[in-house]
Amino acid sequence: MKENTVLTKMRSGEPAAIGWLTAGSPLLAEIVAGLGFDGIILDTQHGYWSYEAMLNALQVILPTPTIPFVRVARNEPDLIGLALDAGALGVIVPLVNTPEQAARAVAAARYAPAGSRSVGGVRLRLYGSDYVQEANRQIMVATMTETSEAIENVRAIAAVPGVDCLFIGPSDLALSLGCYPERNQAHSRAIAEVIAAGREAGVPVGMACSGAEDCLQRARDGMLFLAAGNDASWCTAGATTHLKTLRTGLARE
Ligand code: 3PY
Ligand code: MG
Repeated sequence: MKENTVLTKMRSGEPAAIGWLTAGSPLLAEIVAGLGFDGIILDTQHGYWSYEAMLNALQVILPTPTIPFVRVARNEPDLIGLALDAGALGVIVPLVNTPEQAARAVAAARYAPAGSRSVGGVRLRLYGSDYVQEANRQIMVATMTETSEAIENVRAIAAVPGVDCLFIGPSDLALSLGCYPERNQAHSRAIAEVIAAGREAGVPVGMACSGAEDCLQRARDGMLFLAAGNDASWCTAGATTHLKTLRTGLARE
């Protein structure tokens, strides 16, 4: 089966550079996958992906070395199964607050005996004829730690077999802690708690970072799944710089 090189990296303690796509565009997925990110998240929770566009994006990412992940809209076995059968090599599951919820997410992503994922998905053979035998090792389950309840339970969540990554959602976490948008010390302490819990349990930690510099700081803090920016923010930054240069130049003419 196609190797999940993001999981391989994290299992050997190496950080992974992850991109994020919201616009629901397979064309952008193809372009961004060609840039060399270790992994890409197709965000079907807050992004604008139809099922068909998500499937097309997974089709154009497959021939590249970039590993595709899908953030599902909620912790729902059917949604997890659909994303994996379309070809995602991992799911990011939002708002996982308890070990029971983490176990539900893991079970949906694993074939028996580790879970209850149903066998199917005709394009999965493109990932290798041993897909069903290997998938439980190659499919990443990242549970999102993004509420005060999840922080209280983070050690129990990290102890759930099959949780491959504790992925921090800093914005929902700030809302939950009452410090949105200005984050405070409680927010920093909560993030430190997740890092400590991950380290103790041997479970990699990641975060939706605010940009490349934030990623680098989080990597120094010990995080391994480093997601930053997205198609909308990259487009905004590029277009803003372009327009500013153009306007400045035109004003001088
Ligand atoms: C959060 O910050 O809450 C996220 O889910 C990142 O997208
Ligand atoms: Mg969130």
